[in-house]
Amino acid sequence: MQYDVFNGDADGIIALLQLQLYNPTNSVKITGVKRDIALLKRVDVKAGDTIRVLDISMEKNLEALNNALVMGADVFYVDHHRTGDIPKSDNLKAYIDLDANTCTSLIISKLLDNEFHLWAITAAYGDNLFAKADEEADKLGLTLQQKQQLKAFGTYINYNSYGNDVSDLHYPPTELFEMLLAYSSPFDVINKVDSVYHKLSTAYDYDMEKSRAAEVLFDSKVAKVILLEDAAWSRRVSGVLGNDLANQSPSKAHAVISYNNEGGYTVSVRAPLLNKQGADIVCSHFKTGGGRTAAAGINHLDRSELSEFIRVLSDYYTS
Ligand SMILES: [Mn+2]
Repeated sequence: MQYDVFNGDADGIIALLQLQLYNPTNSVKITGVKRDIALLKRVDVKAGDTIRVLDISMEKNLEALNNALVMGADVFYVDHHRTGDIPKSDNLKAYIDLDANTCTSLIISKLLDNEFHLWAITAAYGDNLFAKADEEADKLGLTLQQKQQLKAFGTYINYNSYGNDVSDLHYPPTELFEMLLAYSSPFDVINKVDSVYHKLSTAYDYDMEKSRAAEVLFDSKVAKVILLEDAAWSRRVSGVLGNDLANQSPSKAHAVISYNNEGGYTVSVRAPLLNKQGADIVCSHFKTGGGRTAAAGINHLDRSELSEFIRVLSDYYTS
């Protein structure tokens, strides 16, 4: 069996999209909402299976990875999140780059000689790597309008991945992937009336408009924390809103807090754009926290831990 295990966000979907456009193969798709990253353990591994793993932290999948390798599967692993100790095995091909200015789709694009680079640029925008995406777009001579379109598209696909579970999302990630697979260029989707690009655009504007009234829990020179109401739209905007705020105030760290199903909070942290480090350290301070230096999150923060979280965040970026 072949399995494609991928994050449900723009970077994960587009990483797989490039591989499947380049060389279409039948595979079982395993994915979920953005925060659902312990995905590899869902594969019922048999000897001889081929498993591609895209844009999910190896550290969070290490046990399942070791198990897959012991079972005799071939694993192709591409990512830019924390790895832990990478297993040594002839059956593992790992392409990991922890550079804060790259993403899984850009790593894949390089492996495919930039064959679908417009898609990779879309993913880079989706992962909030605006400067890097602009740089790659300029190499291709894209116009300002084209860059804005790809930025919007990446943002919409990324936005679609946030929720407590797939029922919060407008499109289940596998469905969105299948819809995009018909297009070798993102501009073909953008230029098509009524395409998924336009549907997501409308939904995004609607949700973001609601977020303008969110409660500010903390605001200082170094950090801002906001709390969203308990609703599906809040869970959908929680990540993109952090990016949006980060772009508005690039010297501040931002945390967007929303309610989860377990009676606590889900936290999304963005390091200051001008100092892209520490988001993972702040989040790793809490049991279910993790992520990248520039963007990280906590899946479950107890309500009693809220003030401690604000203190840790504020202290980290004050010193
Ligand atoms: Mn990514």
